[in-house]
Amino acid sequence: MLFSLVRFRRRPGDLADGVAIEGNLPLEIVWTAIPAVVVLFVGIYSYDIYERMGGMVSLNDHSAMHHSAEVMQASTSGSSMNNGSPDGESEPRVWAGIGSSADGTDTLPVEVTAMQFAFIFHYPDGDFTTGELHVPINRPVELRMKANDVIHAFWVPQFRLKQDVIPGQPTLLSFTATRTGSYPIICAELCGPYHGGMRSTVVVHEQEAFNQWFETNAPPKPAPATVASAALTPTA
Ligand SMILES: [Cu+2]
Repeated sequence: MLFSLVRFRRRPGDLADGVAIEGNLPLEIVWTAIPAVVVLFVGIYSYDIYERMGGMVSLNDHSAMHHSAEVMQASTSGSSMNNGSPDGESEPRVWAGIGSSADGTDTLPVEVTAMQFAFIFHYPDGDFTTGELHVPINRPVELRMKANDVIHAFWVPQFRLKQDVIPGQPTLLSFTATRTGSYPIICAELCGPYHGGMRSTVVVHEQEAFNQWFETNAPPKPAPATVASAALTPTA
């Protein structure tokens, strides 16, 4: 453009019309073909990425079930949310969603329930429930999401992450937070009259602060009082 601005600028005293150009077939083929190839490449490449993220697992697709079940077995070993029984119709077997291939070695599992009009977070490790999502920094988090009524969408704009939460079809969202702070969680699927108010917050803590938060929320563990009192009890 800069070249053309200089090269074809109007010279002093030039009052003639421009040259009438009638199109250029080779040029038009070239400027159609190059973007077509680029778009095709980007399309195929992003399909591959999306599939590796687990996004191509069809909902309730029985042929995909086997593969997905294996992946989930590896990532959430021992979890009660796995379902190996082939005939259990009540529990869905496929966890579709973003990041279902997370290897889950040090993953923090959080069960997310979406309902009109709130997100509820349950920490199976501590067996407590909160209305706000708290996660430690630099540790993979695995959200296992269920909807009680209609379709919702769990969206954290600052994380660039969005995943539908679907009744009868648990979905998964894995991520690792890399910066501390509070970020809004927004329902991104029109789910009813108060959809606009269906918001929560995700708080990313330093590991230390997260442990503290976790301890204050977890129900108290049974104290080892019996041992102490037994030791104090005189035997004579
Ligand atoms: Cu909603």
